[in-house]
Amino acid sequence: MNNDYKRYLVTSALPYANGPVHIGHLAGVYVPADIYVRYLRLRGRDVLFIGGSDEHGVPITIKARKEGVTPQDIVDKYHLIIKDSFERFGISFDIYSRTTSEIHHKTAADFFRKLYDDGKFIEKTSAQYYDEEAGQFLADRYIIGQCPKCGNDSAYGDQCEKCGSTLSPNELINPHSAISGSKPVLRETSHWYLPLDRYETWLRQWILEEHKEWKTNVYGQCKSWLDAGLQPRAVSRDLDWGIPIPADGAGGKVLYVWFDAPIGYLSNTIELRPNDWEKWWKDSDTKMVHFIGKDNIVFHCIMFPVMLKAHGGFILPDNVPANEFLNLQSDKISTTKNWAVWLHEYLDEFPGKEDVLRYVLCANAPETKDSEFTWKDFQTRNNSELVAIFGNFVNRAVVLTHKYFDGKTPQAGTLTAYDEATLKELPAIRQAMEAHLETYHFREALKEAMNLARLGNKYLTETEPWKLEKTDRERVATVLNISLQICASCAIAFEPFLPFTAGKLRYILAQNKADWEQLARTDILMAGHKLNEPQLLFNKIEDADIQKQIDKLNATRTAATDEKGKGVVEPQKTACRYEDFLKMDIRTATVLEAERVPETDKLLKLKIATGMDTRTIVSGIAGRYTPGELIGKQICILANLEPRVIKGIASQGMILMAQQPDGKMKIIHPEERMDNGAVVN
Ligand code: B3M
Ligand code: ZN
Repeated sequence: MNNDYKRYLVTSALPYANGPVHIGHLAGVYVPADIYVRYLRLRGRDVLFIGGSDEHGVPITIKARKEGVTPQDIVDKYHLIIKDSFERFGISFDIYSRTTSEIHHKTAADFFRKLYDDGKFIEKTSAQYYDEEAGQFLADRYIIGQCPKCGNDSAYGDQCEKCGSTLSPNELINPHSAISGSKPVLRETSHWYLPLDRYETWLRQWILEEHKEWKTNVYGQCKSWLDAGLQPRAVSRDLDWGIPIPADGAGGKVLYVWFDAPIGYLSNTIELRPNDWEKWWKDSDTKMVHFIGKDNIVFHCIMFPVMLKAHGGFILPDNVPANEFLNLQSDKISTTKNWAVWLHEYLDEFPGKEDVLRYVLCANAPETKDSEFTWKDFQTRNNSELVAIFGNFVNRAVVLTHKYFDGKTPQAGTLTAYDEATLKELPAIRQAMEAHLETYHFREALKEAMNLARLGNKYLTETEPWKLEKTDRERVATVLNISLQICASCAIAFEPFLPFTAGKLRYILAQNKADWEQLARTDILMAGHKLNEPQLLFNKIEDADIQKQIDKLNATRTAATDEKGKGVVEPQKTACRYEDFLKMDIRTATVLEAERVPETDKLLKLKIATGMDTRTIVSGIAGRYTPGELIGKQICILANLEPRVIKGIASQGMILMAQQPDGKMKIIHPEERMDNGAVVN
């Protein structure tokens, strides 16, 4: 364990801003990262905790296309949801920014340019699928065809979601474009590649020899990548969403999302600390740690370090404590199947119970192998651990102090052998916690914190001060003094894990701030120190609350399979109030004119007769309809959608479309022609 570092730069994977965050993300990345930084801060270390949204990449463009909006709309929406839910959950980022920020675009473009100027890339031309109708190259995800392994006819160019095989687009039988449906053709295109193979010897030395202390799952994955031999990796893409490549002849090309995203850690540091970011990234006495999930290991242990090395002047991560996956009620968490517990929903449905989820996710974290979240376990851990041990102990100690000593910390008298033995355990617990926290064993560290509460609870139960009040007041004073000191230690020990509860406990104990150096001391609260009124730290969770969640999940499962058991259906959204529905002004209307918005693939500018006026609506349906098909069509629009400016055009309303999860989309129109402006309800 090397504690000679002057400062800690802690990063956590930048979640894709194409959906909200779920418990799998939390258990894998954000809870452990937050525990680590809170612990470091408690110890007075200089820390920056860097987070942000990953707003580029193909999945975002696919989601945008599906919803008929722009990628910017998608990332604006989810960035806010994610940022807000992290904040409410107490993930204590020093900055949570985004990769669409100006500073990130500049930082990433400069980074590429430096490597380009230094001749670190190789340029290669290859044949890739091109959609002639849509006029663009197709990312692997945009090519759909039959899986050669299982026959599923909606496999993607990179993966078959039915049998799980990894594919490349040329393996698909009967490939077609997800954008226009047409058959793609092969066309030559050139890209820049980072020659990872040239760094193999260096990587072997750096990881396999110099970082044997990395977690076995991380070390093992790196070793198998290295043993298999590395290949040059393309760092550019033919796509219109991302950071334009700053080089001649790179029109229509952007940085590969996995090139720009990790640079986000750097840009966000620059954004946060414009004047002294360099020491965080360049001084060898900075310890950089990346918290990620196991699917990101290769990017953080191989690709990003190679980028940093090729650039020169930067430090490398000291550790990459990646976690495995968290399953949910015996199944893999799946965003597309809505098999997840979403953070923002949890926060709404369990107000004030942030720490219960933090506790369960840490106690059960997939640190060495995949683990599982079940609602039953959530309830048991709350009721029999948090309520019955920690909460019960604190409550008894504080209530008795109020009852017998007017809420003032009593003076301890002579200690018995049992008192001494109890107090002797405190420093051992602290030491064990430190050793575990410094080496990313957060489950074990939390167990030790719980042992502290358990120790106090047992101490109170065995000393039974409530029986002695009449006969031996001095003994009662001693027992309560010791109990309160253990409570005060709990308020420090739990701070990294359960910050809301620790704060509440400090309030009850009238302690201003937590300081790790006080942990395990027996004089944290001076005799006479007045406590605040007791309040419960935790409440029981009833069967009915848990059943509600289980039913909600099971409903998703039923919704997810249609009667043939093959297609996936979007699950029903949460209930909407009738008054909210009435706010939407939906009308019949007719398309008068339609034209493509220049320099975009998806957008059409439509002139619409609404019966009330003639207005412009910009819609992302160019991939589905040609302008000619639309003119004269009767449609339905959401007329009172707040006007938005899309590609410089003011759009007033939205065209209603029906859409299938496979991307098929059709316009909604009345059964027979009606007057424009008829109200739909
Ligand atoms: N957005 C992938 C993920 O969320 C990616 C992480 C980027 S970290 C630089 O799994
Ligand atoms: Zn398959």
